[in-house]
Amino acid sequence: MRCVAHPYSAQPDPAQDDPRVGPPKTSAVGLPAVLNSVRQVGEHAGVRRGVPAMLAVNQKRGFDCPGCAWPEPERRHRAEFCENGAKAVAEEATTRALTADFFAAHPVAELAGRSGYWLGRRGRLTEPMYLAEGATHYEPVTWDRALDLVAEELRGLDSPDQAVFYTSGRTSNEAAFCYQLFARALGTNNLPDCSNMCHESSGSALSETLGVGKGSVSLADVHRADLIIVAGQNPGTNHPRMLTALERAKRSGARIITVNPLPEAGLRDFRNPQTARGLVGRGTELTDLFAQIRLGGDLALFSAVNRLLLEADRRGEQVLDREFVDAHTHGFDEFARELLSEPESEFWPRVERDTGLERELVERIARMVTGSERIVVCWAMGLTQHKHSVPTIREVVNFLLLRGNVGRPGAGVCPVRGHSNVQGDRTMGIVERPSDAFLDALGAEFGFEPPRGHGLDTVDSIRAMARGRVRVFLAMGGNFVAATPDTLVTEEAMRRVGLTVHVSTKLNRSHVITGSRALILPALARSDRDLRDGRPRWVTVEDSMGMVHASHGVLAPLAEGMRSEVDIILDLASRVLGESPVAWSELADYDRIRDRVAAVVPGFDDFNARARRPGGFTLPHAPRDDRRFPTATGLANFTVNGRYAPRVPRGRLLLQTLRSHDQYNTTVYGLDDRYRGIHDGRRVVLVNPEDARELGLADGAHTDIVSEWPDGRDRRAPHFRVVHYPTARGCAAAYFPETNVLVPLDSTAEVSNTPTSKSVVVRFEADSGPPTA
Ligand SMILES: Nc1nc2c(c(=O)[nH]1)N[C@H]1C(S)=C(S)[C@@H](COP(=O)(O)OP(=O)(O)OC[C@H]3O[C@@H](n4cnc5c(=O)[nH]c(N)nc54)[C@H](O)[C@@H]3O)O[C@H]1N2
Ligand SMILES: Nc1nc2c(c(=O)[nH]1)N[C@H]1C(S)=C(S)[C@@H](COP(=O)(O)OP(=O)(O)OC[C@H]3O[C@@H](n4cnc5c(=O)[nH]c(N)nc54)[C@H](O)[C@@H]3O)O[C@H]1N2
Ligand SMILES: [Mo]
Repeated sequence: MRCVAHPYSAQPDPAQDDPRVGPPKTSAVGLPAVLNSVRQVGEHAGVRRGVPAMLAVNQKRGFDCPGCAWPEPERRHRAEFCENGAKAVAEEATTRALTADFFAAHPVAELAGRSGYWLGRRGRLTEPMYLAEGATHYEPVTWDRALDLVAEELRGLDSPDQAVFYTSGRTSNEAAFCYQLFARALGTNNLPDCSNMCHESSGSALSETLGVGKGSVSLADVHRADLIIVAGQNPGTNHPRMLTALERAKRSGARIITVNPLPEAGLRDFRNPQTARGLVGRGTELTDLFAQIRLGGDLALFSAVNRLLLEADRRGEQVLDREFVDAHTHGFDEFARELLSEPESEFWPRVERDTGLERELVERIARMVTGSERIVVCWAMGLTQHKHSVPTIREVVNFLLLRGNVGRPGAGVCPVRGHSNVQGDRTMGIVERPSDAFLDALGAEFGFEPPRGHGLDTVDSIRAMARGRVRVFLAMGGNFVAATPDTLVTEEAMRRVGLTVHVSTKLNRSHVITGSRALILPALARSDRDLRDGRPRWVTVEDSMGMVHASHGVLAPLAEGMRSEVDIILDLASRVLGESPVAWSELADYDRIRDRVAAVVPGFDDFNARARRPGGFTLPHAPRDDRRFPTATGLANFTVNGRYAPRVPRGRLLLQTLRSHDQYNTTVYGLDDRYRGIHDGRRVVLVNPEDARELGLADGAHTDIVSEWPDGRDRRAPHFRVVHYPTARGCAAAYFPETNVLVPLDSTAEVSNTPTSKSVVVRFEADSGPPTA
């Protein structure tokens, strides 16, 4: 067995990573969050940039917050942002510029030994930089030369499939549309994106069962629901404005069930910073029932509740919406037969083992369900990043279908999306397996025949890189090597690429673990003013609930050298493909892009006019709007989802890799995770005290975490401080990206191929000391 130590950490210096641990908080947001927002913005952006930026975030004439994808309410608050939105804006609006001098002073080999935290704090990228073959340093390069280098390489490929076009979810609709058009005009569907690691499982499950791979609720539905189940999500940190919506629902009488291995502070006591009461008084108790589930136990839980509903129906109780089931669904009988087939004597012991919950609690949940008229289920990564995520989410759909909770006010599916425009990017065609209908429309509009074969998703891209089959890797934002699993494998794969090109705002790990040659192309961010011939341009985004609206950058760009993502794509495409059949240069007028989108993408008719309306417009959603289900059967599909739950051998725990309060994915803003009581360090592993006792892990001790996978190659993350923490039995938690090294590339979800970042079997071994670069 070969063990490899991981050279990378996100700390300024791993040896100084010395977490202080206090008790977890029981309330979230309130005054500390407001103070922290002000501090973050002041520190990075200063008052002259910071104040106007914060006043423009999420306002109808301002820009869309680059944080999460939670929608804005119709009536905006003056401060329509949260602490973590403030951090995201501060990160972009920083006054610190990264110039050629910096790269002259720091060889790439040195930067590769730096943490992501350190790299990110160097400031905004402002000039194109080139790393020539065999060179030790990045050097400044003109835009012309940089784009010619990429164009030459793309023109010289034996096949367009030797190129990979990655996207992270901050890219605007306009840039995303041009980007996928470019990839397809070149001849490839290799369009992996961050969704592949994120909500792909939701998209897969929802498309199959409901016919639309997106959420079916609006903000008003959340406000109107009388039962909201929040499963596998930590909104206090990752979608703080969602707490305001939950609070509003509660005020109107809704009850909330939280399903999570961790007691997350945000879902307990929420102190709304937009109200005086929330700032100084007591908050709102959000959660009525907390189901402290084992990692990966949600399939068992939802199927148990479903079985209780079916049993009640058999007893003659009116608990199912028979009219809905008969008129709008398919597969009910098989679903019911299968679910009721397991003998009672086996069923409950299995459910209790898989969920870690007692039967009485599951029965209480079922009673809350039958006592409710309008149910919304919200979820995020806790449901999507497991081997059986797609079956789990399909079972959530079964649950909602049973009582007709889809396609009526106050009810539906609510996958809460991550990146602020990740949903829009998909709508614009950033997808490696596009539908024929989309390709037909694209080809007809632009007069070319798009490629039909499936492209590479994120995991398959890494496999192709590892085999030396990728010659050009282009990334529209993101931090590919740090966000993807199996860090050592991925970094090795990246080094086998010929040319790696990153369109980015901030320096990150992916700029320093490169192909033979590399380019950094500095892009304008959401908050930056985007001028063309002195006139401002604006873009659009789509939020988690299918609302499309405009985003206007307000800040003067830090330097002249930065270009808009759209301009970079158009210039490159024109160099590679010429101006026919697509007249790329015309699209520099974004209205013209929107006209083309209107012709290609359903639901965007009259795009330019409707995007100009304050607040924008909502995309059609057949199940939500008229209970039409564009699935293979033409009906909403009940599905049979089996009985899988992760099994953990003795002496091992199941590890989830998650976000701290001070990070945005791979961007580490700070070293605290305030709500969980962790300060000044990130190399912590949260373990249930009883498990810790059994495993001999003292609180405060340091340990290596070693993951186990059938390939027999152990993956090791050294030197984590053990924190005794009230997580569910058998489960542990640690932050990503430090622990991505532990997630095997081949451990992915069925159907969606999403890495199983929330279920990694690990053991603990003697501390081998802080990682060295
Ligand atoms: N500030 C900030 N905001 C963000 C981000 C960020 O990094 N920072 N990232 C953005 C992105 S891209 C995304 S996708 C979202 C992510 O938003 P979340 O999904 O909330 O993010 P995670 O930190 O991965 O948290 C997963 C949650 O699910 C729980 N969980 C884990 N496994 C299970 C399980 O098996 N069952 C159940 N029921 N619960 C489980 C965890 O305990 C945790 O509470 O946030 C977005 N918003
Ligand atoms: N182990 C583990 N791994 C995970 C996850 C997990 O829960 N556990 N979560 C997964 C999820 S949900 C996601 S979404 C992925 C995220 O994967 P990515 O989206 O690839 O990663 P980010 O960290 O969001 O990317 C940050 C970088 O984007 C660039 N950037 C920021 N804003 C802009 C912009 O406006 N334009 C451009 N061009 N660039 C910009 C900056 O250079 C910044 O360094 O990570 C996944 N990885
Ligand atoms: Mo995400």
